Amino acid sequence: MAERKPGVIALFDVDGTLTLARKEISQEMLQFMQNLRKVVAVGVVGGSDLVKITEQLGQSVITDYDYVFSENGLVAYKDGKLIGNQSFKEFLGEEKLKEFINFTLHYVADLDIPVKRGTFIEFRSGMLNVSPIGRNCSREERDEFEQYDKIHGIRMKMVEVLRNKFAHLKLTYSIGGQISFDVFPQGWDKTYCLRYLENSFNEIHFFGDKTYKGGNDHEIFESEKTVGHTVTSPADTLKQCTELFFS
Ligand code: M1P
Repeated sequence: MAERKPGVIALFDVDGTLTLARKEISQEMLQFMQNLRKVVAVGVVGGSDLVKITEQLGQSVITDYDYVFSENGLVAYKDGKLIGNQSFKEFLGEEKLKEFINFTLHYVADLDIPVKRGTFIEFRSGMLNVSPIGRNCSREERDEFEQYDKIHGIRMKMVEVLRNKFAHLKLTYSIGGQISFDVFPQGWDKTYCLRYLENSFNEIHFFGDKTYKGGNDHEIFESEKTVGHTVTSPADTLKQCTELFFS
């Protein structure tokens, strides 16, 4: 680690940036990240919880990177140790949370879509994850829902209804994956993780694929605290990082 450039960190989104959507990281990318760590500090920030990030990036993920931010950094790890854990439940309070969950489940029950499975709401530490088809659908059903949703806008319509109904709760709705959307308080997007970095790094390079307005990488990409890089695939991430850090 002796040749590491001080004050610089490369921070990566997961789905579409380090891996294909909900797929495992390739050996090539894993090796590249290890090599990159010799040059600069490296972190990952995903919307998913740590269980899913571990499925994708490997069992040793929290020690493979300098920082791992799951749930946008609402649950944060540095050098393998937990350094932060925000509670959505405490933020909202039991009553409001129940009202939100009840309404959402009624909405899903009334939805007429081709396939429904189980786990329509996943309760996480810093957010709720809502899936109209249900999180325990198969890989094939997941891909089919994504296509169906592109045509019928099921998630977009649902988000609009929730946004209007619960405007007073000041929540953010983020469609970052294939079958679900995340719900968390305003400001608890991926910029949340920057509070753990801004005192130690004066150059924070962020790489993400959904950097467009409405995408879940947009706020951190646009932040004046980061140098934002839009990538189109894991292969593009490799290419851009090679040019930036190894040439
Ligand atoms: O990382 C992007 C998203 O990945 C998953 O989305 P989906 O299951 O819909 O493909 C979820 O873990 C979601 O929370 C996350 O934002």
